[in-house]
Formats: sequence, C-alpha cells, structure tokens
Amino acid sequence: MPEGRIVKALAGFYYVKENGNSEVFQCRGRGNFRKKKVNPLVGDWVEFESSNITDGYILDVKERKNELVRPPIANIDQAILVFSATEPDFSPLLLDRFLVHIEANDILPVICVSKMDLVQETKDFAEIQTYIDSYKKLGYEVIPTSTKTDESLEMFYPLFKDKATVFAGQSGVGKSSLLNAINPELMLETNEISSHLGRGKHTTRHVELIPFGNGLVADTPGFSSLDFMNIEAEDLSMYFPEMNERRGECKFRVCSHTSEPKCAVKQGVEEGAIPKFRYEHYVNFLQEIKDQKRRY
Ligand SMILES: Nc1nc2c(ncn2[C@@H]2O[C@H](COP(=O)(O)OP(=O)(O)OP(=O)(O)O)[C@@H](O)[C@H]2O)c(=O)[nH]1
Ligand SMILES: [Mg+2]
Ligand SMILES: [Zn+2]
Repeated sequence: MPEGRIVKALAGFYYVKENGNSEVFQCRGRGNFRKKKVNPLVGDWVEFESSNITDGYILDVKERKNELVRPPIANIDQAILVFSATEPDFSPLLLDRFLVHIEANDILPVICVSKMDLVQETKDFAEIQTYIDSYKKLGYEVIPTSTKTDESLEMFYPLFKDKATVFAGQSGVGKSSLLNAINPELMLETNEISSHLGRGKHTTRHVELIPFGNGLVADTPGFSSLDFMNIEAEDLSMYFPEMNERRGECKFRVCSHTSEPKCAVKQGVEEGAIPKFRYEHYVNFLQEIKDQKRRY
C-alpha cells in the first residue's frame, strides 16, 4: 500500500502527498473512521489506496508525534505564533494560552510580533517592547515584523529548514501576509483581497502544508479562543519554562504555587525573575482548568 502525508483537508477530502515523489492524491477517509472516531488531520502520515480514476481512500492513520486542535494539524515541529502589535490589540494573555498548548505538545515556539510599523510612533510602542524583552528573557525567540518595511523578515529564512512549521494566531494578525512577504511565490489570499469581496474576518479557510525553504509550512485560519480541556491542573506550571525550572525547590513536592508557604515560584515572582503578568496568567488558567473539571 502506498504511504504518504496529508497536506490539505478541504470539504471532506484529504489530499495525500505520496512519500518519495510529489504526486498528490485526492482521498476520502475509510468508511469505518467515523465509527472508530479516527479524525485524519493535515500533517498525518497515512497508508492509502490510490486511484487515478476515482477518489482514493485513506486506510490507516499512523501514530502522531503531536496534534493541535486549533489549528487542526498533526506532527508539527515548530509553531510561529503571530500576534499583532495592534489591529487586533497585542494580547499577552492569549499568547500565553497558545504557548501553554505549544509547550504541552512539545512543539518549538517562535513568537512573532507583527504590524510593528503601526505602533512605531505611538504610546503603545514602549509597552510592546517591554513584553518583547520579557519573552526574550524567558528564552523565547521573538521576531518583531512588519510587511510594510520588511523588518526582520530575513530572520525567518533559516528557521524552516527540515521542519514542519505552522503559522498560528488570531484572524487578521497578518499570518498570510507575512508568509507572502517571506516568499512572494506563495500568493496566499489576504484580507486586502477578500475585503473587496465583502468578506470580513477569516480570510484563510483551510490548513495546508506547503513546501518551503527545505521544509514545510502551514498557513491556518485564525481563531481567538482556546480551552484547556487537554491540560491537567497539576501539569500547568510545567508549560511555563520559568516555573518549570524551579520544580522541586518548593517546600511541598506537589505545589500549586498559589497558597502554599515557601513556594519557589512565588519567591521568583517577588524577586522579579518571573514576570508578574506571566504568574497572573498562570493563576488565571489554573482556575479555569479547575472550573472546567467541575463542570464535566
Ligand atoms: N500595517 C501593516 N498591516 C499588515 C501587516 N501585516 C498584515 N497587515 C494587514 O493585516 C490585514 C490582515 O492580514 P492577513 O494576512 O489576511 O491576516 P491573517 O492572519 O492571515 O488572517 P486570517 O486568514 O483571517 O486568519 C491585511 O489588511 C494586511 O494588509 C503589517 O506588517 N503592517
Ligand atoms: Mg490568512
Ligand atoms: Zn510552589
């Protein structure tokens, strides 16, 4: 049976690129997938039955290295989290939500702060710069960009090599624009074009893996909410690297880093080693996870 990778999912079809060549086959999922709750994702490695006359069939989905629900994609190495400096407003709360999911899935995160040209001479510039510095200090790679001035675009070139990279972030932050700016040959649809058609948000409608700089990249539709259904309260602090670093230094072996005495995380916040906003987001997410558990 031929094997390959799903590179696109659209309207009930999966497009499978065969291993070892560049041929892509239009396939449907096997009939019993629904009953067995198999939900093929872009990025999946699959076994399929091909046909040049009719649609092919995906027969088997191989075990995944990781999977994201939003955007729906599997077997990803790296995520470029695109957050605009403005339009929509920069949201460290949403960024930290994304980061938790990315860390929990063992995906390498890169933070991109887009539309920097729009804040250059505004009162928000200093605040955004402070956030950028905080994330850098935590060890994250942060790339401020502008498609209007080509700012920092060259920093992306080496990142894609030998990796499957997903671009993720809210609708309208400029994911597709950024990919086009990095590689104009992509000609992805962006909001400039769709606004003429009277469409508002959500210009990108499907996930697709595209060959790019010796790797693969996926542009994805924007989304703005992300729940913590797959995350356990006890694990949450592991996904904040600056808290994870202090594991084992708290007085209690199992410490939620909230009301316990002699907590190394709370001490880190007091000393300024852990940014206050990150700790506040942690407490906020922890409560959300506990509330979720109570409801289900
Ligand atoms: N000034 C400025 N505008 C930008 C920049 N990047 C993107 N934009 C604008 O932001 C709008 C949205 O860009 P898109 O690339 O369509 O955004 P997207 O993240 O792909 O959105 P979805 O596909 O809906 O998820 C467009 O009007 C772009 O021109 C930038 O660096 N500077
Ligand atoms: Mg888009
Ligand atoms: Zn603690």
